[in-house]
Amino acid sequence: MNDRLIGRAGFLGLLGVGTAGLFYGRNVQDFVGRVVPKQLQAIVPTDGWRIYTIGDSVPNISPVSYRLAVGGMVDGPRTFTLDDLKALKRVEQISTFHCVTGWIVNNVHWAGFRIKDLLDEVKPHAGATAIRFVSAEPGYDDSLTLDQAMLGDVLLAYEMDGGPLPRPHGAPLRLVIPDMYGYKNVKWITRIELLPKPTAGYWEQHGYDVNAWVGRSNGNGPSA
Ligand SMILES: Nc1nc2c(c(=O)[nH]1)N[C@H]1C(S)=C(S)[C@@H](COP(=O)(O)O)O[C@H]1N2
Ligand SMILES: [Mo]
Repeated sequence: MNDRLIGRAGFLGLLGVGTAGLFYGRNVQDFVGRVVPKQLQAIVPTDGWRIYTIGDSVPNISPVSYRLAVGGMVDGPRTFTLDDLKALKRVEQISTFHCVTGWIVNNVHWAGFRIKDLLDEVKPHAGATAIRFVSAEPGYDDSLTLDQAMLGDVLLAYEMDGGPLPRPHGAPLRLVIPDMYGYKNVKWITRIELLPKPTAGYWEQHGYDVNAWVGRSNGNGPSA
């Protein structure tokens, strides 16, 4: 599907807004008129969220054909189907989401699994100290130290607010690390690599801190 060509109805459908979307119609209309031809960015669909992409389309990943590849410094590299991932111990949490540009969404309900439970399946090497999350969106990735990835409220989410993770929010799998700004929360993850040290992600190459702690990092980029 070419998202440059979708009309307003298609776009509302994409967001899953339905009739509630009429209330937000003006924002969506503004967005469609203003941004779609060039780049999908910064819209206000519901509840304070802005949908961000770095490209001009929203990845459209079939849950059935989806595969997550986990490799790098591990004994047993492998790919996981969505059902494989859902078989990992399910966790749920409610946390606040902060974009470095200042918007916040309180009390987001997430469900998914802890990174430790995924890594137990692939056996990281002793020398692996970092983990990189690669998006299906070309060019977008980010990484964490393993210590950061093991924080108690970090998860890989396949559900949000009681339903499947919506496509604009990163379906079928996104990273959630509430203690760091939104740009670390990679959407549409299709590959995970264990590394000797963290690498600079997309927004870090554009001036933001690698350690994007909410309230403590530089916030010095253009528009993450
Ligand atoms: N693949 C991908 N992931 C991404 C981004 C992006 O542009 N592409 N933007 C990041 C930024 S800056 C923020 S604030 C959040 C926004 O999440 P949302 O689009 O679900 O609102 O996604 C993050 N993850
Ligand atoms: Mo952001």
